[in-house]
Amino acid sequence: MSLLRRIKFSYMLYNFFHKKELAHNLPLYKKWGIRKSYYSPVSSRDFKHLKEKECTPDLDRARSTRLFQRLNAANQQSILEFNNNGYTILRNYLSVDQVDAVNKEINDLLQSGTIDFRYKNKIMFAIHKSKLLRDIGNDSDLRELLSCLIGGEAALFQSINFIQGSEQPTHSDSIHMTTYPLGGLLGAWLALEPMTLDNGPLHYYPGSHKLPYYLNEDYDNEGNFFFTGDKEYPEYEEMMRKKIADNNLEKSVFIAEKGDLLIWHANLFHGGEPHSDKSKTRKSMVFHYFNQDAICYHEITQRPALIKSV
Ligand SMILES: O=C(O)CCC(=O)C(=O)O
Repeated sequence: MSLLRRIKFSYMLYNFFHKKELAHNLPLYKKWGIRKSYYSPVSSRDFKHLKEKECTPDLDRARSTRLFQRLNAANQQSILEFNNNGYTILRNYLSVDQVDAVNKEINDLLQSGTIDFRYKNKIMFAIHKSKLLRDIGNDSDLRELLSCLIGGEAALFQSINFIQGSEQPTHSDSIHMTTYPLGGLLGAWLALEPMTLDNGPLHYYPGSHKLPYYLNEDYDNEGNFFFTGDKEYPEYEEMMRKKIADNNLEKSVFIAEKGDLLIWHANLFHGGEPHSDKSKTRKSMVFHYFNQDAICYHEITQRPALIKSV
């Protein structure tokens, strides 16, 4: 990464003008005895002296949630296996009509220029522009279940829509959206059309969430007082490839039907398969939630996460 983009002070200056989106961390810093301002850099190094703590899913409580009660036996079983697998699959979570409404909404928002692609193929934060999408991510029955899986209060903070496959190499979300205590994040990935082996489906490694959280320290990217680490992102990806090989992890591919939902643990290794048949689209939507009792930050850039209530 260029030296200019690694200067921590410039991030602090940016943060200084975003108090509203960062002040939620102040009581949490106090709770854990961390002396910081809302605009200060933060990374896993700041929590090293504390006991390693993790958010713990409460599957007993999950059984009594409204959503669990109305699911079929296979979907219920998948929730009960969350701790072991690191993911849950809810088939037919949305009806075909609901998914059609989502696709129409995305199409209309793109046509009107209300939303657009960033980072090549991502539509970021469409939930800020659409009540329909926001209501799906914020559904109270879904959030009640997610709160059990995240071991706290789950709050929606981000959405990403894809029309083409992400083709993103395998990663754990915990390098991008890290928390203290660890594990305070969930992804909920919704298929907006059928997934096939050639339209870039989601892949994941069952059980990989039980491995350590691989953070800056693990690929020598901690940086110093003035600068963030000097490693490029492909060096993180290379480390992940090595961890997959060293641990003999086996990949699964989510061959989903329209409306199927996969919920992943903060540390589940996952990514996007190659999208080899470009005549097909790969429409999907992913929501990210964090545990409101956890400090949420971006490990690589050492920035506290700006949280805008949705
Ligand atoms: O949709 C995909 O292909 C991958 C999405 C992903 O990795 C993420 O949102 O963290």
